[in-house]
Amino acid sequence: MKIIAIYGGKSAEHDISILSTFSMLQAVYYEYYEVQLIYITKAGQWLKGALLKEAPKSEADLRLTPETAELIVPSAIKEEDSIVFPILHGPNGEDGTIQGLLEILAVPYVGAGVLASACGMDKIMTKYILQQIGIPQVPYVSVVKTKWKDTPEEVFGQCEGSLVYPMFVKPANMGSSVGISRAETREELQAAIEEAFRFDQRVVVEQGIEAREIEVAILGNEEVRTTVAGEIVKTVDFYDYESKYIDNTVTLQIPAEIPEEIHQKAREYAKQAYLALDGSGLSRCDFFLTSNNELFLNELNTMPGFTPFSMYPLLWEEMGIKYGDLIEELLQLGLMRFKQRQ
Ligand code: ADP
Ligand code: MG
Ligand code: MG
Ligand code: K
Repeated sequence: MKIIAIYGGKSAEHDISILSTFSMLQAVYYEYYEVQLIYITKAGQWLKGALLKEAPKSEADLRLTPETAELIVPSAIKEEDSIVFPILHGPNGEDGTIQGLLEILAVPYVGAGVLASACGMDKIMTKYILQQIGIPQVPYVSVVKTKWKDTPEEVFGQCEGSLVYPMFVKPANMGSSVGISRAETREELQAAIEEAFRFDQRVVVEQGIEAREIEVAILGNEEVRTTVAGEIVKTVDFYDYESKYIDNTVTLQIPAEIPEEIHQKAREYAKQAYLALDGSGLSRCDFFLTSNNELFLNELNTMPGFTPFSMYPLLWEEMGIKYGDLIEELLQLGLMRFKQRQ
């Protein structure tokens, strides 16, 4: 069977995607699979590379160029007896767009479908769903661009009426902390909203809280398995893009040192949210935990980071599933979902 690895992409998480893919390719069971590389450049070109029969030697082997690889149209990826592993993070990859293409082409693929991907990527949609099923989340105000342009005073009034400073302002559709800022005053709020609108037509303003950040990994289709929670231990109070990927100012504590009942509660919320979003394959569910043990669900990420140092595979390792077996499970779940939907 062939695994079609689609990676790279136009999003800010291009390099993370390459790292995750390189790790995944080290762990594939090559006695059963060949791997077709499909690299999406930062400019959005699709390049078809070599057919791998063994793990690539270096990450550089994944950075294809039009000189080393064939330029293709996205619809040309389909092959007999294959499954797509889309390791793409953020817009145009994790948001249901690629998944829609794969549905149309009728190829099996790893991970969440269109609905879960789109809802998981959209912070406002996620909030509506969580609200509906009664899972606690931080208070928020959502803002659409036209309203902000026409009546900014009303937006300030709404935010200051229901939230207190500091507030967190985020584009609805993004990831990796891109476009997110913390605001302590009205002036900062204004700048933060302007900044977030550079990335999206809709923005969410959230109550800023002081909290630990804990995460639960999810695996499965109808039958959902969850892990114990792990903690992102920060030395900064905002887990931004730099601290996530550049400065290494975070360490992972697995399992998180929190009361057993909080582990249980986080797992239960993660599972409920996953089912409500129509999750399949995998997700990482992220929470805030305050000093008085109040738990708020922050977001679900349907294609979490996948390097050997990432929370998602490390949580499964803690549960006794090795990285290679995890990849195999994800492929099997993708094939199963495809068969059921035929
Ligand atoms: P992303 O999808 O980009 O990861 P998040 O909602 O997870 O967006 O926000 C990124 C980071 O910003 C979080 O991991 C956390 O460190 C900080 N943050 C986000 N929202 C809040 C909030 N309401 N209160 C405090 N910190 C927050
Ligand atoms: Mg996210
Ligand atoms: Mg996050
Ligand atoms: K998300």
